[in-house]
Amino acid sequence: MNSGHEIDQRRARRLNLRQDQRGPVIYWMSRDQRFRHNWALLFACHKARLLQQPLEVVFTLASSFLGAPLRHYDFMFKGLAEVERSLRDTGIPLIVLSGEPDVTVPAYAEERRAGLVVSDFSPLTPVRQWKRNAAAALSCAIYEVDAHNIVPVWLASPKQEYAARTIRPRLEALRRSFCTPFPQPEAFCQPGSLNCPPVNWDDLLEMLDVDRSVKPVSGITPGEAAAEDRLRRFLVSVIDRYADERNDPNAEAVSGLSPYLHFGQLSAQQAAFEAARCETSKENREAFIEELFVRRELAENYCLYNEKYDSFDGIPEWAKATLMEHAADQRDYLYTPEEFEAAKTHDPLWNAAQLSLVESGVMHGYMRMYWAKKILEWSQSPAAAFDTALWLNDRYALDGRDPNGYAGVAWSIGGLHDRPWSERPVYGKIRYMNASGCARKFDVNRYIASMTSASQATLF
Ligand code: FO1
Repeated sequence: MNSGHEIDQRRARRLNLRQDQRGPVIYWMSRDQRFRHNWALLFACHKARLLQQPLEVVFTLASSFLGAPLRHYDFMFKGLAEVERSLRDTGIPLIVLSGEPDVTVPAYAEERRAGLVVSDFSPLTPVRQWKRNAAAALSCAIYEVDAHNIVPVWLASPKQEYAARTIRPRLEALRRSFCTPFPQPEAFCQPGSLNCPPVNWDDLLEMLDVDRSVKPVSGITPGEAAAEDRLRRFLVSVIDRYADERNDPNAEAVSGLSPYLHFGQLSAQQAAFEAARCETSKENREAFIEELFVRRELAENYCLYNEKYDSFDGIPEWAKATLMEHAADQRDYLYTPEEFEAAKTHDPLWNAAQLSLVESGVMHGYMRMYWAKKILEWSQSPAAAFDTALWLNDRYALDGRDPNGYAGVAWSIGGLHDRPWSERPVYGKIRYMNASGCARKFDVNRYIASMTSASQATLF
């Protein structure tokens, strides 16, 4: 029974076979960049209390994380500055290490004679390589805690799942025992040595060698407090329209939480916990939980068990076969990645979706499907389309470089987690979407007008 002071040990797994030693506990924060509702931080606090050792948090700054431009580091640093303040108020230092994490973390642990290292979980290849190398180099124990999901991904399923319908029963069976309230970090933390000065985030941002042409966005306030505020506002005054209007880009009936979830500035478990208790219909609640819990963990499952998650080669065999059968079909329109990026296609609806991505860093979920499928329809080859969609999504979307994004592109273009539909040119049996289908669902002219005026507003 979770007495509020125990942590479910199933959330953690060992990454090497070394034992805990006497020495400071280091939480290597990467994915879950928040103070509250963070099982990796709580696990580290718990270990620090057991060992009667100080706790330190380390963030490893990788200057070219999968090619992320300035927009993402700006959002991330503002969130990290807030985490640093919350940690400092609890007597826990946050140290930033620049360089390759699989070198800097073992070196720092050695210098501090760390007793053990705790890391949070990401299924992405570069992060898993960092961990594998660090685990081998460390002379102390290192644990990995899935603080990003409600049910730890490796517990939900031991293999890649076919679709939401196959993973859902596995997740539902475990949800009750994992969707629990969080203890307060303060109750756990053994204050560390606070002799380190605050981080100068502005200087760090100035010195970063990143693509500065993708500017920070203004419409979304970064950080843990803003994320919780956005969740509260969604649960109080938007979720009532969610089931009916979530596919209407004009209705603004979506949560807007994905940038916060991506950077770990909000806990999906806390969001699900609060959604389960908010005043709304069962239909709205279940529709939101389906996106937040089932769809997100299905994407994590895909990235953990399919090492080609970011490539055309990773899509299901039936989809690859049908797309290759139609690879030589006549394309009514053909655009280069740069023409797509500049929103210079013949289709004003597609251009509006691309403009919203470039200008605001977000694109409505329903439009993302249409947007990616048209890239398939108007690209030289399905593989080129896959790369173009990922490139644009990761370059402009605040929640880019995320399992949801990889699974979303693979669903739209490669039939992942979907099934064959009636065959047609270029798509083969991949599910088809078109503008008239959108027009049956929402007012496309209003969407186009709102996006183009917004972008013109920022252009002049
Ligand atoms: N994680 C880090 O540990 N260090 C970084 O410097 C870093 C930069 C970064 C930039 C853009 C972005 O979208 C993610 C970034 N992340 C970084 C990773 C992020 O925290 C998540 O771990 C993954 O994106 C999702 O698994």
